[in-house]
Amino acid sequence: MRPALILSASLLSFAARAESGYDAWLRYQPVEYRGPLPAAVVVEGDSPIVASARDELIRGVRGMLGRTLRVESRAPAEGAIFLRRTGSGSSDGFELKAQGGSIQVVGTTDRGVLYGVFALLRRIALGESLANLDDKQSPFTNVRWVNHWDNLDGSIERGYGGRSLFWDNLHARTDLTRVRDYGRLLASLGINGCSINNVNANPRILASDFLPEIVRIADALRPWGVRTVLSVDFGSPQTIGGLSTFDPLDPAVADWWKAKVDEIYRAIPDLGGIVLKADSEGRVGPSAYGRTHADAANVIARALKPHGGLLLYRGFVYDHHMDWNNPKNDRARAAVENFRELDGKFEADAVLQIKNGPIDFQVREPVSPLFGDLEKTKPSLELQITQEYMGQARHAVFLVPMWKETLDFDLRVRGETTPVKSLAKGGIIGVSNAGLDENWFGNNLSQANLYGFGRLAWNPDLSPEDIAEEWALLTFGDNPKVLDVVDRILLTSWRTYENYTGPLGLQTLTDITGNHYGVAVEASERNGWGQWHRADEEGVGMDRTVATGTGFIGQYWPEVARFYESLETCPDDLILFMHHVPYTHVLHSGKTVIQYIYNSHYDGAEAVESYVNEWRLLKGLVDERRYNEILAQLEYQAGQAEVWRDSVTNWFFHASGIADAKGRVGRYPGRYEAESAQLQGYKVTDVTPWEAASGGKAVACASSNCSATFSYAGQAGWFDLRVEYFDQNNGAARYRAWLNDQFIDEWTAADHLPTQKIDGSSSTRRTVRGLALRPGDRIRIEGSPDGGEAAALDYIEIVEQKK
Ligand code: GCW
Repeated sequence: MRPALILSASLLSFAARAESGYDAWLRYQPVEYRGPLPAAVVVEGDSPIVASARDELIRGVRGMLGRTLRVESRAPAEGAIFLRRTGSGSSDGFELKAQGGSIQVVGTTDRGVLYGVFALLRRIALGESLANLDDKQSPFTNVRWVNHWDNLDGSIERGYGGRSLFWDNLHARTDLTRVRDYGRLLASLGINGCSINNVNANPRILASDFLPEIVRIADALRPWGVRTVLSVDFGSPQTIGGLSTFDPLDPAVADWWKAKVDEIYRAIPDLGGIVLKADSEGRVGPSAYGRTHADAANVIARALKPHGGLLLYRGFVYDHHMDWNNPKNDRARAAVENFRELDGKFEADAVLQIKNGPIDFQVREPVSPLFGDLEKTKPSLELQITQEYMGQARHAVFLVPMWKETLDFDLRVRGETTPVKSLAKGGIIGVSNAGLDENWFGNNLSQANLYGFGRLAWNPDLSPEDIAEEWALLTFGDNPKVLDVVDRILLTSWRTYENYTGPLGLQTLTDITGNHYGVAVEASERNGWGQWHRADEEGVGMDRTVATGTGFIGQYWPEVARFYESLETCPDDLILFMHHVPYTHVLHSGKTVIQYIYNSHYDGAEAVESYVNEWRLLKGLVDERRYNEILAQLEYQAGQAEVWRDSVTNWFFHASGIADAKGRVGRYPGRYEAESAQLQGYKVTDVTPWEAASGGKAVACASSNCSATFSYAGQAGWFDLRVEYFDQNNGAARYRAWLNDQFIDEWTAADHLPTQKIDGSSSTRRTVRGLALRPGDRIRIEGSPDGGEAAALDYIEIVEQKK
């Protein structure tokens, strides 16, 4: 028996150490901590949340210090770690205090005790001493929630980390282990609420026979102090309730909501509340009956009030059929226009949930002026953790610096210092969309965004630098070289991504009516969605001034409005969001707009290249699996950054007719277009939009096997070969590469990129490193299509080998 036992024990500990990213920042790896630590834990009270706190403390101390705390029911003379709650105070604060040989973890609520334990463990993990521990914290707001846009069938709207944690096939998942583990991650950050279904809500969520499914999920989250929150469809009184109307002022409708909410609370007494998206993007809403958003919010808020639940009404309401030809139309004005007049009409338990910017989670936006416009209504700030317009977890983009700018932005309400964080007391809410992928988000580095969101929701005064440092240390350990590289990537990544996808306030230049991922500069134009940048031959940018434009700027308080209205003071980063200017307009930086667009794209692509090179120096210093995964992600990103760079710069070169002063745009030394190669079977095809492929064209294979042969015309030397091909998601084409008659590489295009088309979203790069090339060499790429995937090629590029 014994050897078998020992074997399984060591297998277990090996499994625990395997770094899949599943443990995120709660890895509890051994640390050197030499300070005193009591040997026992004494717990007062027996709520499930406090039990989680106790077990977490034991788990963390065992992992990091190799000691198993004794659970004692009363204070031992030698001292102990005491977990207790005072029960006073409504927020989830805590106090940590070293006293004699003991440590007190005192929470104002059960959650406070749990958060205190996580804070204590974090200190140990960060190598901080506990000797003079004296720390008192209380959260910035009581509403620190995440929203999930999970559909009941298990898919996730704008989710990039696998399928839903919660749902599958119109039921709660049979195995909810992942939900429990997710609850733990959330609790470690102080997040206390989680909406579990899409704001584009399936009405079924409110069907009586569906309630047991929700109960199971609520039960899984509860021990971690995470309250379940539901998104509902406003038409539910009719579709689910069988009434003839969903008019919020109809007493039968009000009664229906009340009875429905009572029914839910009987099963889930600690439900956090309800999120409502109405009259937005095709959702039904109060406008069907000529009622207001306040009427809609209030009818549900009144039903929730007796139970202490909140109604979060989404401020994301706009007309998506706006006339593009009218230069006075402006989606950015929608929030204030829709909600300004309703200030004071909302019930006290209705909170307006407002996205950080006036458009939609773009790479850069100004702060939504609605925050400064409400006197009586409580606003909450909605941030997006899932990287919808931010590279969808295929690009590393750390969003904390952006969120910080929002939180700190001074709206100068009535001429006084008024940072957004002083207004967003109604809560801080993040759209998370974590999924079943082992590392939760599909990218190890994207975890930093959930971490940073939670830390900021608890304390918006933390700095991006401190948050990045903390996360890196907890996630990768304390090797200074690793910390240096991770910090640098994180802290520069937003600017880098902005540089190649949408500088100067252009917004993300992506396919805005489709996947929101790949490059498509004009996709935002000539349609009703209002994400316009109005670039033409003369100039670029939306004129939102009061003087000549849409008047959006006039929605800010005068000092801020003056600042944006004048070209003298409007910051470069937002100039094209606020103004329409000629390409030759000179920015504060001294560059013209067009030259800035060229430069930023080259800077951005170069920065990602440097991330790859720096990451490669960490081989052996980061566990192998995560090292390789992050390397692959960064290499992919470097290829995509180049696609973006070339697409956007060529598009603007074409539009403006002004050459790049540095001579880069349109000239690609070492590049050989597939359409100019010697083709067998491959057919030349136009790519839409044209800028998404080099030269506007690609070659696609219509038979079972095709080849493109390139004849090398450069000097002899050592080179890397880059093959730019298209990885559509409707097949797994095979590629093979030959140098003269020598086979050099093969791969399958089986990535999961969000397109079936040959376009900027599927454009992908394969690098074959270190080839000795001689003039006249032939490079042949063979492609074998699969399913709908055409083994398409854009070009090959021969670049001097990186040292
Ligand atoms: O950003 C847009 C997304 C939609 C989303 C909507 C919203 C859930 O593209 O997918 O719908 O915002 O926030 O409601």
